[in-house]
Amino acid sequence: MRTIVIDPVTRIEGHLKIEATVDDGVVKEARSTGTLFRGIELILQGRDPRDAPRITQRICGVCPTAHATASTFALDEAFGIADRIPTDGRVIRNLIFGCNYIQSHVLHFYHLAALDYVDVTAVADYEGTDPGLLAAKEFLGRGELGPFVPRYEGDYRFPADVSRTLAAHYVQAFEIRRKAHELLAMFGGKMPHNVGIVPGGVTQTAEVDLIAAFLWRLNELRHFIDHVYLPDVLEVARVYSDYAEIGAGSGNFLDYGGFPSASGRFFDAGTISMDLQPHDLDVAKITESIAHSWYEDGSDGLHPATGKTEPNATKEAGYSWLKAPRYDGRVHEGGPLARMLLSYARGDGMVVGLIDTVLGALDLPASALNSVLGRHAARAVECKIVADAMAEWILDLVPGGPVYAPYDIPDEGEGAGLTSAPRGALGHWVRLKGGVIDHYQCVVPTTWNASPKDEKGNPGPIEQAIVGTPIRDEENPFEIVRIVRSFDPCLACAVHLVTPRGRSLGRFVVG
Ligand code: NFE
Ligand code: MG
Repeated sequence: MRTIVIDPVTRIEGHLKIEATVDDGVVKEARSTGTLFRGIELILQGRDPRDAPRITQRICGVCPTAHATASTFALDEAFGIADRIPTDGRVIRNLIFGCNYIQSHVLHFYHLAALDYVDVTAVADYEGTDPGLLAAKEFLGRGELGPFVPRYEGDYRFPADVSRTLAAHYVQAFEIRRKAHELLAMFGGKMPHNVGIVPGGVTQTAEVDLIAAFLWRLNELRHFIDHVYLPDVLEVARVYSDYAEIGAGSGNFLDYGGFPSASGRFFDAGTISMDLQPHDLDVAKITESIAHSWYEDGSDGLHPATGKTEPNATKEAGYSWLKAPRYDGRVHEGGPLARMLLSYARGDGMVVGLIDTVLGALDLPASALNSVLGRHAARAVECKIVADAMAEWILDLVPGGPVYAPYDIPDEGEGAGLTSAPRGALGHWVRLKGGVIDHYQCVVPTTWNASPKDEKGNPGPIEQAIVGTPIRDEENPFEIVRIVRSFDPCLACAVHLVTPRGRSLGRFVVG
C-alpha cells in the first residue's frame, strides 16, 4: 500500500492536488483537493447587479465568457426581461460564447493534454524544409529551459515523424487560439473578460461588415477543426486505444443546456447514464455537500439559491476547498461528453453521425465513451458542432436590428443563470434586495467534476475515474494525470467561493 501524491497537477488551470492510494499496482482510493481559496461571490454583495457579469468573469481567464453568460442569464431573470432578449442580442451572445468554446477546446487538447501523448521534442532533430515543422522547431527551441523542454519519461508511442507533425500542430494551435480570441473580440470587445455580453442582450449591433469578416475568420477555425484537430484526436485515440478502457467515471452525466435558440436551447438540458436514456433536468435537485470540504458544518445539502459558504480551514473531515455538488443526491459528471451523450441519445443527426464515425474508426462500442478517450473525442466533436452551428446562427442576424432589451433594476428579484460551459454545467444564482446584490452563488463545472466525497462518502467524478486504474510505474503514474486532464479541470473556477467579510484566510491555504 502506497500513497502517490501529485501536487500540483501541472498543465491544468489552477491548483489541484491528487492523492492516490495504490495497492498491488491498482488505485484503491483517490482524493481530489482544491488547494486554493478565493472570494468572488462575496465581492458581489452590496453591488450594483450590473457589475456581476464584469466581476464574475474574473473567476477565470479560460472561460470568462461562461461566467458572463451565466450571470447575465441570472440577471435577465431577476430583472424580468428573460423573454424579451432581441434576436440579434441572443445570437451575438451565442457567437461570443461560441468563440470561447472553440478556443477552450483547442487549448485543452493541444496545450494541456497533448504532451501526455506526444513527444514534441522530436522536432528538435528535424533537418528538412517544411515551413510548419521549421516554425515548430524554432518556437519550441526558444526560452530559458535550454533548447527544448525536458523529455517526459513516460509512455510515448508515436514514431518521430508523427510526433514532429503533431508538434507543428501544437504550435499552429497557438495561432488558432489567437484567432478565436480576435473573433470573440469582434462582437465582445476584448478577450479575456468581454464587454459585449450585458443584461438584456449585448453592446454591439450586427453590422454587415462585421458579419462578413466574422464568417470569413470563423471558416479558418472550422478548417483547422476539421482537418487538424479532429484527425489528431483520432490519431491519438488509435495509438492509445487502451485509454478507451481507462478513466471511466461515475457513469452519470448532466448538463444545464446552452446557447438559447428561437425555441429553446441548442444543447438541451438533461441527465443521462451509460444506458443512454436521457432524462429531463429538475433544477430543484441540485445540492452542494460540504461534509468533506473546508466549510462549517450545518449547511450540508443546500440548494445553491440558499447556499452558504462559511470557511473552516481546520475542519477535521475536510480535504478540499471545493464543495461537492450532487444531483438527486448522486454524483454526476459534466462536460462535452455529457452533452454529446445527451445529443447522441436524443438523435441529433450531426452528433450521431460524428460519434458513430469516431466509434467506427476506432472499432469501439458507445459504452467506451465513458473513458479518457471518450472525453477527448467528445470535446473535439463538440468543437466542430459548435463551430459549424455558429456559421448558421450568424445568418439569423438582422443587420442594424435591436441588440438589447431596456430595463429598470427592480428593488427585489431573484434569478438562476444556467448554461452549458466548455467544461460542464455552470450555474449562477442571484438575489437582489434594495436594488443591489444580496446573495450570489456559483456552482461551476469543475466543482462538479473535481469534487471531494459527499456526506454519503461517495467520491467525486475524477476520484471515481482514478479508482481501479492499474498503475504501471508508481514513480511516474502517467495514467493518473491522463485521467485527470481528460476532464479539463479548471480549479480557479472550481474554488470561486466566498470568504466572510473581514476574515482573512491568507492568500493560499494548502491542505
Ligand atoms: Ni475556468 Fe469554466 C468552464 C466555467 S470551469 S474554465 O468551462 O464555468 O470549471
Ligand atoms: Mg459556489
